[in-house]
Amino acid sequence: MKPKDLKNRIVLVKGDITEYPADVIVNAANSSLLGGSGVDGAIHRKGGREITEDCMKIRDSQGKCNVGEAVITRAGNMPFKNVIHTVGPVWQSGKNNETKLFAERLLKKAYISSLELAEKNKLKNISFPNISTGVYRFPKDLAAKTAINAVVEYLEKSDFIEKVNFVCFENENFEIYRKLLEEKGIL
Ligand code: AR6
Repeated sequence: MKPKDLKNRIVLVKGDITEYPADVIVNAANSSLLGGSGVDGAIHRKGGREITEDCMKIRDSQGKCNVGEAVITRAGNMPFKNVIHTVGPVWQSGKNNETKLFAERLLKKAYISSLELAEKNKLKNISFPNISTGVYRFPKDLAAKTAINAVVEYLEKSDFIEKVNFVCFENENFEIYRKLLEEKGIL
C-alpha cells in the first residue's frame, strides 16, 4: 500500500484518549489489570465499575495479562464500544542490544495484539496512547518508531481497520510522531 493510502487511515491527535471519538481505545495497562496511574488511571476513573468488573472476570478466567498480550472489556461510562487493555514492556535501560531488541519486539507485539483483537471484535476505529513511554520509561523516539512501524505493517496486511488514531497526551510525543509520520509521507 502506498503512503498516501495510509494518510486516510492514520490520524495524529494531541490530547486525552478518553475524549477522542473511536470505536475502541487501547489502555496501557499492567499485567494485574487492576488499574494504575497514567492513562490506565484515567480510563478506569472515567469508565467506572464495568471496566473493573470485566478485568476481574478476565483475571479469574485466564489469570494475568502477559506483556505484549491484550484483552478486551466493555467501556463503562465512556462513549466507546470497548476498551482493549494491553501491557507494554518496562524499559530495562537497554544497555545491550539484545535487551533493546527484546523490548522493541514486545512493544510491537502489544500494538499488533491490540489490532488483532480489535479486528476480531469488528472494531474499525481504534485509538492508541503512547504505550510504555510513561511509568515504563521506554525511550519516546524508539517507542514512536516501533508503534508506527507496527501499525503500518498491520494496515498494509489487512484492510479491515479503517482508522488508527495515535493520541499523544504530551507535546514531546506529539512532535516526535509528527516528524516520523511526515518523514514517511503519511502526514
Ligand atoms: N490520554 C492519552 N495518553 C495519556 C493519558 C490520557 N488521558 N494519560 C497519560 N497518557 P503511562 P506506561 C500518556 O505511564 O508507560 C500505569 O500505572 C502518558 O503521557 O500511562 O505504559 C499502568 O497501570 C504517556 O505518554 O503507561 C502500568 O503500571 C503514555 O500515556 C504502567 O503505568 C503512557 O504512560 C504502564 O506504564
